[in-house]
Parts: sequence; C-alpha cells; structure tokens
Amino acid sequence: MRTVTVSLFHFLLFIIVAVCFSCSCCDGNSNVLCIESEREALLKLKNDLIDPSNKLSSWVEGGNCCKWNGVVCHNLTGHVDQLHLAAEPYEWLKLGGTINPSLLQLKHLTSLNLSYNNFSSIQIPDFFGLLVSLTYLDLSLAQFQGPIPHNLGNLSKLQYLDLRCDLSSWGMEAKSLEWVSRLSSLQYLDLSGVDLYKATDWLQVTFNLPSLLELHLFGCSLENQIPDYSGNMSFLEVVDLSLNSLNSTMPNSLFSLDHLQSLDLSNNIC
Ligand SMILES: *[C@@H]1O[C@H](CO)[C@@H](O)[C@H](O)[C@H]1NC(C)=O
Ligand SMILES: *[C@@H]1O[C@H](CO)[C@@H](O)[C@H](O)[C@H]1NC(C)=O
Ligand SMILES: *[C@@H]1O[C@H](CO)[C@@H](O)[C@H](O)[C@H]1NC(C)=O
Ligand SMILES: *[C@@H]1O[C@H](CO)[C@@H](O)[C@H](O)[C@H]1NC(C)=O
Ligand SMILES: *[C@@H]1O[C@H](CO)[C@@H](O)[C@H](O)[C@H]1NC(C)=O
Ligand SMILES: CC(=O)N[C@H]1CO[C@H](CO)[C@@H](O)[C@@H]1O
Repeated sequence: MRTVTVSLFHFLLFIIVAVCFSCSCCDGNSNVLCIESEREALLKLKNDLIDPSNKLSSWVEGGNCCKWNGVVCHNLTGHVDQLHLAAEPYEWLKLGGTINPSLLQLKHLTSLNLSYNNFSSIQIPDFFGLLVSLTYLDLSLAQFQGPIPHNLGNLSKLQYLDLRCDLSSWGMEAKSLEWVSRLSSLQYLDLSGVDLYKATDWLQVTFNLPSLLELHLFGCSLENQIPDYSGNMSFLEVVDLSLNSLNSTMPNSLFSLDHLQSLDLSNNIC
C-alpha cells in the first residue's frame, strides 16, 4: 500500500514537472497570450500616436501583444498590466500625437509611463481619470499642456503620480488641488513645474494622504505661508517646496514630522 502511494506521488510530480516544461508556465510573462480586445485597443492607440523612431514596430495585427515593445501582461491572466512607453531623456525622436480613448479597454492597467515624450499638442486627456486600476502614473516631462484634469482625483489606487514639467515651458496648470486630496493611497507626488499660482485652495484643502512619503512642489508659483498639513501627512520623509514665493510664516509642526529626512525650502521669500 505504501509503495503504491509513493509511486502515485512520484507520478503526479512527474506530470506537474512535465506540464511545466511543455507549456513553460514557470516562465511567466513572455508565454501568456494577449487578449484580443486588448490587442485591438493597443493598435488603435498606436494609430493615433506619432512614432518617429518606429518604437512600436512590433505592434502589428495578429501578433501576441504581450511580446510587444513596452507592453507587460499579467503573467497569469494575460491582461495588459503595464505600458512603458517612456522615451529616454537624451532621445530626440519621441512619441507624440494624441492618445486614443481605446486605452480604457485596458481595464487591468496598473502602470502607465509616458515620461520624456512630446505630447505638446494636447492636454492630459480627461479619460485618464477612468483608468481606475492604475497604481503608477508617470507623465513627467512629457510636455502635456494646459489644465490638469481634476478627475485624476478618482484614481483611488494611485500610489505614484509624477506630473513634473519643464520649468522653462510652464506647460501645465491646476486651479485647485482638491482632486489631489482625494488620492488617499498616494506615496509619491511630484507636481514640480506645474503652475499652481491660481490653486489658492492649497491652503485650505485637507490633504488626507496618510501614506504620502514624498511631496515635490518645486517651482510651482506657490504663495503665502506653508499650510499645516502635518497631521494628515504624518509619514512624510521628503518635502521639496523650493523655488516658490512662500513667506516665512511656517507651521511648527512641519519640523516635528517624525519621519522627515529632507526638507527643501530654498529659493523662497523666507
Ligand atoms: C507572476 O509574477 C509575480 C510578480 O509579479 C511573481 O511573484 C509570480 O511568481 C509570477 N508567477 C509566475 C507563474 O511566473
Ligand atoms: C518611467 O520611465 C522613465 C524613463 O525610462 C524612468 O526613469 C522612470 O523611473 C519610469 N517611471 C516609473 C514610475 O517607473
Ligand atoms: C514636439 O512636437 C511638436 C509638434 O507636435 C514639434 O513642433 C516640436 O518640435 C516637438 N518638440 C520636440 C522637442 O520634439
Ligand atoms: C471623477 O471626478 C469628477 C470630479 O473631479 C467627478 O465629477 C466625476 O463624477 C468622477 N467620475 C467618476 C466616474 O467617479
Ligand atoms: C504670510 O502670508 C500669510 C497669508 O497671506 C499672512 O497671513 C502672513 O502674515 C504672512 N507672513 C509674513 C511673515 O509675511
Ligand atoms: C491628525 C489630523 O489632523 N487628522 C485630520 C485629517 O483630516 C481630517 C479631515 O479630512 C480631519 O478630520 C482629521 O482631524
């Protein structure tokens, strides 16, 4: 009886190992097949993008989109999980054009990186606020213009938001920061270079961001005093408020943040 049990165990082990090798299920991402509707969505996206360096040449009809340049699928479900379409800082043939709302078909997208591209002909599309699975959104130095859509505040899973823009271009602005206060999962926020001159509510809004570790508001044209947010952002480690017009009235609590490692207030009125 015992030998039967042992050999049955070995038999099962053999089957598992054999299945693993034959379909390479242990190999993760590269072997999952993409989902057809998501492939079509990506092709529509490509259609509206200007791609001077042919970065998206692998994006063709009928292919396995999980193997396409910049596309990362979930290793078990095959859903598109991440889109890494960032340019490199030194690259001068950047992606541009417009962004097709077909992006919304990627319902499981957790990470979108378009940084260093050239979207100077458009604003951040309103529909980005519907990409509710996102945990990472990096649109830094991608030259988007105009107002930041406030419905980005609906991205409740967002942990990382980088909308930093080039100081010399004054590309983007926000007239309110109420939407930021709704991003309760945020750990990293960078709005450096975004014109916040008119976002006077930054003094009143309660930034209930208990997970926030880094706050970068370099060169945002902020005025008046530094508001007291410390109670609701008590885990802050890095704060950069340099190059604004903040005055010397400062909440004492700013200096009692237990986890603070770096505080940059240089180039202000104070
Ligand atoms: C899938 O990816 C996760 C991490 O993203 C990893 O922990 C897991 O082992 C992977 N599973 C397979 C079957 O490759
Ligand atoms: C986005 O891509 C840029 C350029 O490759 C990289 O430096 C940056 O770390 C990426 N952002 C995230 C959130 O991974
Ligand atoms: C960005 O794209 C615009 C056209 O949309 C073009 O005029 C401009 O030269 C491009 N800039 C860079 C730095 O590639
Ligand atoms: C997203 O946010 C906007 C305001 O910022 C709000 O009016 C809208 O109803 C929200 N949409 C959803 C689907 O939650
Ligand atoms: C800083 O600005 C606030 C709001 O305008 C004002 O109440 C405060 O007196 C100012 N502090 C100094 C030192 O100018
Ligand atoms: C510790 C602290 O100041 N918590 C405040 C955070 O913000 C909420 C309002 O959203 C206040 O009710 C809390 O008192």
